[in-house]
Amino acid sequence: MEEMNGAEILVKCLEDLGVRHIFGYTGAAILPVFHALEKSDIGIVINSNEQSAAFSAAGYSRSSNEIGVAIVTSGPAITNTLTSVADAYGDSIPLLVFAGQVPEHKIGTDSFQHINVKGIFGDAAKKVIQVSNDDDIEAIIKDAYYFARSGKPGPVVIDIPLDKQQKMHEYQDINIIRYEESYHDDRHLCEEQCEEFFKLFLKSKRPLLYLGGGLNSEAGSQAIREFNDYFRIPSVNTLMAKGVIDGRDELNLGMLGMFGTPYANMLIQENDFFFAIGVRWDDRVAEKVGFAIGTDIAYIDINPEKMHQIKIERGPKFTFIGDAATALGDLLSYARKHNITLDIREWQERARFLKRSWPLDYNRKSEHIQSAEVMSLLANYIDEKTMITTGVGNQQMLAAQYLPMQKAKSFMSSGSFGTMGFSMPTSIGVQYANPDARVIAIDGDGSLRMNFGELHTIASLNLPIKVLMLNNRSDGMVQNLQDAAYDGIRTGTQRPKDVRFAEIAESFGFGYAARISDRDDLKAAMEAFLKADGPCFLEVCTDREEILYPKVPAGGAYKDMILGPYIKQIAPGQKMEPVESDTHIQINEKKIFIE
Ligand SMILES: Cc1ncc(C[n+]2csc(CCOP(=O)(O)OP(=O)(O)O)c2C)c(N)n1
Ligand SMILES: [Mg+2]
Repeated sequence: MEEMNGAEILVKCLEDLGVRHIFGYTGAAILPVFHALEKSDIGIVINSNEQSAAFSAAGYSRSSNEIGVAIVTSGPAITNTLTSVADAYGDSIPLLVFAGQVPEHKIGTDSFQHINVKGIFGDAAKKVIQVSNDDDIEAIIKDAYYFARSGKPGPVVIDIPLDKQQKMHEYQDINIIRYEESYHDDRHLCEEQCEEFFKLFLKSKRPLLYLGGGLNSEAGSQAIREFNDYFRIPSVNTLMAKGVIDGRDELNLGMLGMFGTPYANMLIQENDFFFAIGVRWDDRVAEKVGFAIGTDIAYIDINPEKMHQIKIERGPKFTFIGDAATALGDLLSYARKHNITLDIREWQERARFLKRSWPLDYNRKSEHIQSAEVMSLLANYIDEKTMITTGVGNQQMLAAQYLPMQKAKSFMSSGSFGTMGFSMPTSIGVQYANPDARVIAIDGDGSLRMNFGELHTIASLNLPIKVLMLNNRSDGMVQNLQDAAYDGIRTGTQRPKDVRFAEIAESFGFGYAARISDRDDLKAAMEAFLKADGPCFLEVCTDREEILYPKVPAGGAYKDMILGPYIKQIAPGQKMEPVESDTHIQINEKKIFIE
């Protein structure tokens, strides 16, 4: 057995686990680890702060089958990661965060840059490990890696005192298979459970798939696509499941919820069998689904706590706790074996009709470019290789509404936590995990400012990331809320002075950097931006007065969805024309149900 110090063991473990990049920031209490990394082939990416480092690492996990790793120092560095760790926890993203800590004997002595990591991260991470001098660091790290992605995935924070990093240990070279296998989930649906599911399912005339982030993996996406190639059930998805089913599929009605697509929010009011898979019933989606109480619900999820909650709240008639891909595979095999088919032609036609007839639209007559218009244009350029990250705000919701993602793990957005500052650092992790992808980082002026330093990281590493910034000189989403519910008094959401962000990007070293505000320049600029090599920055100045539609008002239900003045029903083949009126069209199930 080889003798190494704790830091070298940490790095050796990462190598054994196949880690190729780490994201981080240095500091005295973690220097032994950075020193050991220098001798390794693992790539080191230094972000502009530790929140970004952990976002980049989580972006790595969000966009690949691997687990992102962040390495930071103690005190203010590890507390800087709290937001991104909580963000990953909320979205069930596996992540490893290593933090240096003061030497063990100084813990509790009011030492410089000491913070009680376990206390602070306790509710924000899947697990927090305070390594002590007697612990086996190798076993801890190898176990943590597989634990992070087991069951409901999440972040693991590992706090390692400086003296533990320096102390010599024996490296036992424990085979990682042992850890991997210990978390292997082999729960399957048995024949009786499949029979029970289909008894319920076959009663249904209007089944609807409600797809969540639990399916957002290669295996999950493949399983649901195979399942639905067979049954052809209309589907709606959460923000976290964009791309799980091809966004261009005519039976995929896209994102539902507070800012969901018109057709998803309409169809959900009409189903009689709600098949929820890998979803956490977010309040911005589920609170509005009062109707589903009267509908038969089947629910598959890997998280027993969530299952318990939903059983009490919604009384599903069929449930299974386990891996969604495995369960879908079992159901499909059973259906094939027993020649089970479903005749739902009318319902399928209804879904197609809604998707065709209620397209998203925006103010086409405004003198200003609309953020929705930029997304509508970008939608034409999405291909298999495109990977999107978003900020938080109107630009995020518009990206979710408009962009037809084709693959799982291709749309990265902060779902549960809704963290501004997410897009830039996440795009860096995505680009490292997917060197051949075309990574487009969509951001708002508010969100981008929050991790502005990452523009510098992107440029200095010459990453071919395309930053598409929608500059409406305001916190648009919050401004919309103030207009609707706070008498239009826009306290704190306006930016009085405009800044030419593209010029800053250019000075950081972006090879392509342009700012446009004229509609006539939009298409050409978008094409030049998408075509250019290296780091690219396109700043589009958009309408500060734009309102995000559709919206389901706070406290309202799907039937209260407000489509706004521009989204309206169109006849087959009809071109979209804006409506001049300001009146909000209230959608009511009976009014729009046209057979
Ligand atoms: C860290 C953080 N702070 C505050 C908020 C509240 N918030 C949600 S959206 C938003 C405005 C986002 O502005 P911008 O990025 O410019 O996007 P826009 O809505 O203008 O398109 C704010 C302040 C948040 N989600 N996250
Ligand atoms: Mg803005």
